[in-house]
Amino acid sequence: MTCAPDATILAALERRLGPKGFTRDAAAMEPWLSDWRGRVHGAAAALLSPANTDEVQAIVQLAAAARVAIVPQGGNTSMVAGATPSTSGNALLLSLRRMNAIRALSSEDNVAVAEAGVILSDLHEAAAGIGRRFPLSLGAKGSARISGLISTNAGGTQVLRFGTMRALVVGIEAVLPSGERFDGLSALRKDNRGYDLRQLLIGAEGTLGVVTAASLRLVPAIGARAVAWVGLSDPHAALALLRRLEAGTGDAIESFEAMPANVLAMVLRHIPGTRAPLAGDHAWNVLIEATAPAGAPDPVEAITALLAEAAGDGLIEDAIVATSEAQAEALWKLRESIAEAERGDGPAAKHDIAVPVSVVPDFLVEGSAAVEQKFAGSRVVAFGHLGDGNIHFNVMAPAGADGRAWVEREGPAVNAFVHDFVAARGGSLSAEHGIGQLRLTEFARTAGPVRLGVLRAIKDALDPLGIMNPGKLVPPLS
Ligand code: 2HG
Ligand code: ZN
Repeated sequence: MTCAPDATILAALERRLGPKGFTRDAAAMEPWLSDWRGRVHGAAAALLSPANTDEVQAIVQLAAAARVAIVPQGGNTSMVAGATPSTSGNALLLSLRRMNAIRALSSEDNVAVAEAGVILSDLHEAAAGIGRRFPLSLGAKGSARISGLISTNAGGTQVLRFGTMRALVVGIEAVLPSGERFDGLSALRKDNRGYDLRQLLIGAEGTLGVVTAASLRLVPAIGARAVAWVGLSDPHAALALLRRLEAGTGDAIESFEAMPANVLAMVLRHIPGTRAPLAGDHAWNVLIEATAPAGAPDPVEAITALLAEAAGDGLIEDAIVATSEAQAEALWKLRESIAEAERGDGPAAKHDIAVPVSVVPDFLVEGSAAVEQKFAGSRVVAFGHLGDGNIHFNVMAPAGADGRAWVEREGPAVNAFVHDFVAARGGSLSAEHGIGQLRLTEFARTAGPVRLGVLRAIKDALDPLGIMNPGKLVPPLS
């Protein structure tokens, strides 16, 4: 059980952090007390914005001594309310936004050392400045921060070649729930000293400590890229196309993102300045990016030839390959705006599932039919990272229904139905967004005693007082 902070600890925090690092002002705290989609609202005793790791350590030490809960927060772009405090108002909301320095960039080590609050697109720019690239990207790149990306083991639109955050974090610095500092920043490519605390902290959603900085893997900058938009009739053809493109271009395919006609229409409806990339209507669309480092052959030629061949064979209906950076960016904008467009379209029972890639096409066809049959009038809006098996399988209320009321009433049954469907196909109910608060019930229902037992044992070992981000990820003992 955690406690509310008393006047003594609040005064000590205020003294230690100063006016820039401590506030209890309701208006200053308000934007950070709800999740990005506005579904979950919480409260906090204070908003703490430390400037450096020493200050984070001071906060955790004071909180641990008084058994006060801490909720770490980066860019507040969580899709599962992982950084939103409970409604008790007893927690300290710990924002990492002020810790936004890039401490080092090395083209020899191919490493960037970034503090927790560095925004992903700022890291992209910094890496480009030394002729390198941080090869992870997602729609929220202008606001998502390193600590949150690490704590959710973020994936996004570009994991085919270099993987998720787990594959990209080579060193980590964190303040543990005890208040001790774990200094694991040195970027060793080989290090076999037993259990890997770095990997435990990645994807821990702030429940095992506060990530304060990380050493991140960089790769050579892109010399040339091919960005293509393809219209096709069904997801089976999409998967066949992916495998053909891979076979024809080696390791060049970085992104393979699929969206059906209803998702493209939703983007065009909500996002100003967007337009359909192809002339006709296509049941499915795929956005593809292939890259090559400087000096290697431009992938545009190979991708154009392979797409022409696929069209000739009847595998795809139509395609364009961007002829300028502006056109490539316009195509990417269609993909990266889906979450915003969907938010504008109203509430949905949302799912972030993974199944083996080979299963995705059948899953999309059969899963959509099964859900729409079971929940009369509901509309499946499914899109995502087809190339890595991660689909955002969202279910919207019947046309004309009150969306919020429908999601509240039917959501739990829809979630259980979808997740059971996924589990029966060897999948996961959280591919890249984490568990947070919103998947906790379903995680507890489906995880099984072994996974839950190990999860709780790790949590108890590192955070015996339960002060770190309580109510997230680790289901309470019922
Ligand atoms: C994406 O892939 C994000 O666009 C958001 O992960 C997915 O809103 C969603 O369901
Ligand atoms: Zn996604």
